[in-house]
Amino acid sequence: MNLPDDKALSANEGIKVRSNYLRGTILDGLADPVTGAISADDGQLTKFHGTYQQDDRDLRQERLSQKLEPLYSFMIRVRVPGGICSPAQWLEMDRLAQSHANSTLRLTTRQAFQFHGVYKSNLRDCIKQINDTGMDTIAACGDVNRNVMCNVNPEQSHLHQEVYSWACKISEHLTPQTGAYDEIWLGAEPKEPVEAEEPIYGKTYLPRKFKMAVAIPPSNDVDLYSNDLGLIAIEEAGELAGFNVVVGGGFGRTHAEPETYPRLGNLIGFCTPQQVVEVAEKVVCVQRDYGDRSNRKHARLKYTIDDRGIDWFTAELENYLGWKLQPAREFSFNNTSDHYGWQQGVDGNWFYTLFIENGRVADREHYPLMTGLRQIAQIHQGDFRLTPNQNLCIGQVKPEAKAAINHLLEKYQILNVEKLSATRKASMACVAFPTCALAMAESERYLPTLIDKLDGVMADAGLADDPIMIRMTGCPNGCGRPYLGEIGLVGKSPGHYQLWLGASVNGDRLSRLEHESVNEEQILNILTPLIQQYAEERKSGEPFGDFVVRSRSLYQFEI
Ligand code: SRM
Ligand code: SF4
Repeated sequence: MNLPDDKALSANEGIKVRSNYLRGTILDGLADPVTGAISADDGQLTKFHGTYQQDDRDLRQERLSQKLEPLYSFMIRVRVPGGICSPAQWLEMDRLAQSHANSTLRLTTRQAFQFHGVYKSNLRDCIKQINDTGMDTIAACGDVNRNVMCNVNPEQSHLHQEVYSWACKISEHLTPQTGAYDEIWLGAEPKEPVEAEEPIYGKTYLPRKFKMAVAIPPSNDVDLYSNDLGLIAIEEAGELAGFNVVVGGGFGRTHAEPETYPRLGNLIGFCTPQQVVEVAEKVVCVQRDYGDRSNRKHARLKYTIDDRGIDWFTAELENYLGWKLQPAREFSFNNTSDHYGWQQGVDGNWFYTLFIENGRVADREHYPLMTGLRQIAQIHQGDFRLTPNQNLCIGQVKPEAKAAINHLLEKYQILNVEKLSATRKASMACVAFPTCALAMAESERYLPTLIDKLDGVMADAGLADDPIMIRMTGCPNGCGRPYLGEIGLVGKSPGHYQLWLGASVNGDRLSRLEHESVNEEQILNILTPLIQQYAEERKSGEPFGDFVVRSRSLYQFEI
């Protein structure tokens, strides 16, 4: 374990050591009827099991004034490697959202499901029932390898299937082995913990969260460079030749602490499909052994690499592997967006990708999205694919079943992709208020209103059909990947955001901070002339982010 002599371990390291492989006193805390909460230490441990204690921040002040404890509830994150689930699993997620949570489902930026508003008394039963569906929640959060993302590439489905199966193998290989999960949530008999319980992680797990994604060029929908480990599938002569290896991406930062920053990963080489699970394991092991366990704000792989250098990292990885990576192979990405509407895959099956605003599946007035998707799941024989852009792809629809699915999309008014502006369809917002404990400003609940206004600006500039990728988060942690938005808005305080501009549309260039704190009026005052200028001066096919970078020296962002 890497720990400079003069530094103490961070508090979380002690919690992990004392936890007996993530058991802690979680079971006792769940059984305590006096409070809706669990202890602070157990709250750190339940993250590894895929659940976070939260409270309703809209009600916090009111409850405080009534001398009531906050309205505690739990968020549960369900792991869905590669984002693919069956219609039966979708129906179960829907049912549990109604019976145990707040009647909505959240499709996350990492292709997982989230439930919000699960009370402590329902938590065990809910997680048990999630497991009954064949999905689980272990390692959906915590200092371990998280949900492994994979491209949702309908038109390339022959390669998708193979690449997806590698993503699943990596996910399985790096899933924590502790018996704590089965004991706490599934009622398994307690076992005496032994050292071998976590052969890869050991009892202190990783210094910090760890994220992996697999992409199939030319699509970079997974935002590969933002992951600790990215694997780029290389196709040669119609076959999967192997994977380029990218390390050290990550976005978390803290306002006014420049030593924290978003970083894109470095391309360090290539491995064959048969080597890829070992590569993933050893990248994790190098970070396990060298990551900074004294400071959680400096504990991600990106800092290990920046502190020691990418050449050091590659050499150490090869040392752990006992063999060398091959030189990286040629590839190119052209976009990070989803392909909306109906697409036919190479096997003749159909895929409908539907825009889900900020990933929230709910029934709203005149927009019964949740009900419509339930009806579709009841007749659908293919799969559902949660996209990394918080959208949903109804996958593997047989040609003879397409008309029936289309009929339901129309009946429930969710055939939405033709009606919405290109910029709305390229937008994404993190959860933020009222559930996220770290939110400083609104995100999911506000972005749609801002886009209503920006739609007007875009239409006036004659750009109604041109997308500008806009991403918003309620704080600098970057859960909606705003640093890869052509326009990124990062919550600073209620109603105020940092404005970041200029990321590339294929996810290989970060945006740059242009304004520290702007409100809606200022955002519109800055963006309106810029968008008009873009409409008048852009080169043919030039995306907004590229235009911003090219013309940075030509304009001033006057408020
Ligand atoms: Fe995230 C923490 C939601 C993707 C970086 N994230 C949180 C928590 C759990 C807040 C907390 O710690 O109390 C949020 C729960 C809010 C809620 O009420 O649901 C939260 N993160 C999300 C989701 C649901 C946003 C969404 O709208 O979809 C995404 C769930 C993904 C999943 O299924 O696993 C989500 N989070 C991301 C991403 C994007 C990605 O991974 O592609 C990032 C940036 C990439 C990265 O990790 O560097 C991200 N989340 C963070 C961080 C900053 C980490 C860091 O290195 O500093 C935190 C805070 C932390 O870990 O201390 C955080
Ligand atoms: Fe919460 Fe911040 Fe993540 Fe948004 S970016 S979900 S506000 S931690």
